[in-house]
Amino acid sequence: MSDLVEALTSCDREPIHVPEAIQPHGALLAAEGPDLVVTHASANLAAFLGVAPQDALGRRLADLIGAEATRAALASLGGDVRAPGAAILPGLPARPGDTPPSLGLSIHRADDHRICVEIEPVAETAGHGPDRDRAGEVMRSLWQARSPDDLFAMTTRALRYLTGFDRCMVYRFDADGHGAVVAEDRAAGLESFLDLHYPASDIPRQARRLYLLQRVRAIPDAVYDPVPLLADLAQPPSRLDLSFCSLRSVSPVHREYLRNMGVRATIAVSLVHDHALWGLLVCHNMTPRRIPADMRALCELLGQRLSILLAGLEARAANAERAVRQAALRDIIAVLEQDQPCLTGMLAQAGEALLRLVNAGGCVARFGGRVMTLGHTPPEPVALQVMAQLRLRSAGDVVAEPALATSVPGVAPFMACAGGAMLLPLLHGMDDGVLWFRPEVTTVVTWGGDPAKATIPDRLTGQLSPRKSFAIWREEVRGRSVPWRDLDLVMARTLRREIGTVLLRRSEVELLRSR
Ligand code: BLA
Repeated sequence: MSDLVEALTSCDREPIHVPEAIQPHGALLAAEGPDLVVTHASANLAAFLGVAPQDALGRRLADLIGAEATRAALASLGGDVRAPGAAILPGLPARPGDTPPSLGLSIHRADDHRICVEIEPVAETAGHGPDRDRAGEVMRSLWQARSPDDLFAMTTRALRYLTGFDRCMVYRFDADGHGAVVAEDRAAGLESFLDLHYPASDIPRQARRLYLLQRVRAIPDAVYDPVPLLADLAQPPSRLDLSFCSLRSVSPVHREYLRNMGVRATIAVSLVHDHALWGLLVCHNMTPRRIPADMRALCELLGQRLSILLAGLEARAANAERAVRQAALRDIIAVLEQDQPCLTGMLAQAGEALLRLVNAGGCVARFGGRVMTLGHTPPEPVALQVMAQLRLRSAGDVVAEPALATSVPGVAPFMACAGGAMLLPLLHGMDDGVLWFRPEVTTVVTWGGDPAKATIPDRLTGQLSPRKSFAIWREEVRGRSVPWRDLDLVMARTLRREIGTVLLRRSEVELLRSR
């Protein structure tokens, strides 16, 4: 099997950073060494620089793009241009005396010894770019967002204003790599993708890894013939890393995907927070559309601002949630400090604070042979069976299970109160513990196409194609509670420390009394 065929039988394996081809709306040169000798040239070079690619190979870069641009290229070798966002030096004249410049150059380091020069026409882009004053105003307005949903909606409106694209979306990844459109602004007459979910294979792992480094991508027309890169045969063969090239040719599978969706032009911006890709801004146009460098830069800025503002809003919401939980903890401690003889009695007295502590609907606690029950729980024998089962998995620490019936089948008739459970074991090796329940929540996940048919293998070659149909496919998810979060586990462990303190104090008192 050839490299590419093998890659296309697994979405994750296609080496998308070395396609050995570019998109046709620009041309590319790669050069190396102190003299910057050209090692690679795109087959369409003559249409841009008037020099055939074969004639460019082996020549000095300065002979092709002029001394001034080459000096800038050399300067770009000094800095760490592989750092995200630092790769592009836009707007240099391509030919001496070319005023205003008709070609824009972007220069960045491709690897340890080579630079990439990307050449794009600038004249044609005039009038397509956003109005800078209005752009600043639109960006600043995002500060007024009061919630993540508000922020997402404002961002898609801003993005459509800045790009003029037909459909602009915020796409958010889930922990398992699948994702959903959480906001959308679209032209009248287009179908909506809002709230639709898409499987992880639609944006495979290596693409997500690349997008963490290279943060804005543009496809002015997804229907194109890739332009091959020609290499200098005098040099040892090596594939040019196009990770940071805005002209990088896009995976054929993804181009087919866009065709199947009826989309001709796209912009995609990585949304990064804490070194993780949490989402993408995705813009669609139904017809080909130029995407000038300043528009790409503005989109990237918008993506950065969105990530920063979202982090702030989420931190504020998390603080408010923590305050509610801390108040519940204080209420429980007030009861524990009364030092009654029976721990389960004290927990029963803490009542709904014990539920508020971890946002549960019911609780069963067992200590020293006594059992207490609060809120909505399955019958006591079933609850104790759950306790025993989760205890087996606990190794002394908190265990959270959002799909309880999968590990304790006996709980199935009681899903209305016990879709999920969390156990806090109290004494290692014994059956004591606090067990919280959450009710089952039935959710309908709406997928953009049947997720079970996300990839279609060719019967003979095994090569994968994307699905043809994006028709809505509804999946009812049952048998799960609202998932337990880190904060729930942390609060449970804090309660254990407080109970430990009470028990210690009590055993000290008893010791003193017995003297
Ligand atoms: C890339 N797939 C992508 C990208 C998106 C999607 C947004 C990134 C494109 C970019 O950054 O320019 C998917 N597009 C979507 C989704 C929506 C959308 C979910 O508009 C929802 C509204 N794709 C498949 C299958 C494979 C696959 C089966 O469906 C593999 C066999 C691969 N998708 C694939 C690859 C890329 C991709 C390889 C990387 C493209 C590239 O950067 O070269």
